[in-house]
Amino acid sequence: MSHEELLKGLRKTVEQVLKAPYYKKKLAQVDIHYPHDIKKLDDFWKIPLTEKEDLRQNYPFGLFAEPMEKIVRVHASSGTTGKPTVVGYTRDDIKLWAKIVANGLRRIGVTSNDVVQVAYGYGLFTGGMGLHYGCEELGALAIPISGGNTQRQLMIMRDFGSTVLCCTPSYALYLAESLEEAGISRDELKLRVGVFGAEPWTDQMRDEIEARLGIRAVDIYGLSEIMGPGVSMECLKGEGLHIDEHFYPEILDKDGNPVPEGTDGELVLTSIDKKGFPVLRYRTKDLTSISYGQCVCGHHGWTMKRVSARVDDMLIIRGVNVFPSQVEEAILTVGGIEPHYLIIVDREGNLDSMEVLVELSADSFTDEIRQLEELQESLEEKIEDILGLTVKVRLVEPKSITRSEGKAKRVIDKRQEKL
Ligand code: DLL
Repeated sequence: MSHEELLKGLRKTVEQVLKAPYYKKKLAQVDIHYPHDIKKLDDFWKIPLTEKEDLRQNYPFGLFAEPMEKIVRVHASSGTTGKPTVVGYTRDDIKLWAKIVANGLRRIGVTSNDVVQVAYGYGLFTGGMGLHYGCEELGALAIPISGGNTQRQLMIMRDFGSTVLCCTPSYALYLAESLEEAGISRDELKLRVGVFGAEPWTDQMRDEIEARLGIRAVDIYGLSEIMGPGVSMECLKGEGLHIDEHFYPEILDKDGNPVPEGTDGELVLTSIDKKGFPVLRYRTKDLTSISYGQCVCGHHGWTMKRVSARVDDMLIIRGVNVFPSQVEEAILTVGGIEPHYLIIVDREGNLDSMEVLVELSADSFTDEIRQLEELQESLEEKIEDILGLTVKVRLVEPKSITRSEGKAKRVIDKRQEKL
């Protein structure tokens, strides 16, 4: 997209958000009253960032930019505390979203001959319906099975000949494990590729999933506030997740200043061409970096690195910043354990403690105390090497950590209960 086209798109979004009184007031503070007040990118960058709190204050429908009779669907964020943030879509928005998801799927070779098992939740969460409409737009067969009911997932996967699996990476692992338990072999399945996202996952986790399911696993990113899944997605040829041209990305440091291309920071997104719920400079709280260029797959534009964590996932333990993904990276390089873990953070007196529960694999589950101690020590060393922090590892029995059917919960922070 040329510079002029980008400015044109941004002006369109400004024009649309000005229909919502809240934005009108906010933009007036920086002297933006009309779309043509955006003459250059510098004018756009003056616009105050939009935060989740802005959405909360306008709960439920206050930031919709079209009259309710034009809104044909709502979705909501998957936050577990407080009121959800609600987003609205016009008929055109739904069509655009379907096109964006279809493009992403097409890039990984999905065609009208594919059978796509959509095991993301259907409902207010955008995962299920987002992928579903993308498949239909492409002409692929969508199986709207939603998340959970694992035994049924396996039966349908085999009997319907699913070629593509869409779910969270943690659920993909659970499905892999359940297939092994049910004695269903890879040869009985037609599965070829997985489209996994909605939560952070590491490259180590990708290797594990690819090996156990015998498929290619690609990362899909998105958030309800911006649209849903499909904001960006990996291809099979290049590196990183290609950002669709209907989203304008910026990366800011913790003080809100832009960082150079390729530098990590918080992703801020602006929607282009969205009508019902247009968003200007939305702070995603997701940590990544972006670069501009051409990929061998044909995509030309912005590409982002996989999201390793959210700003608010960061644990500060004895002054050290820790992300759950770092723990995942460490434990998945050690053999004899399953990729299921839970981090428990606590405070004893004034001192923070971190314990990592790691599940033994059935093969390494033994009464040999010495062997278990060695495994535990090597895990502690690996984690300490990466974090620079002493941690305690507790090896637990196979299958004792709760499996996730949607977004996995990796951390229990008991310090919050003590505040
Ligand atoms: O999780 C949309 C989605 C559905 C994306 C299905 C991909 C697949 P929300 O429930 O609004 O929407 O949660 C959005 O989830 O800000 C990230 O923190 C996280 N997230 C989503 N995709 C990824 C990913 C959906 N691929 C929040 N990697 C976002 C890491 C992700 N984090």
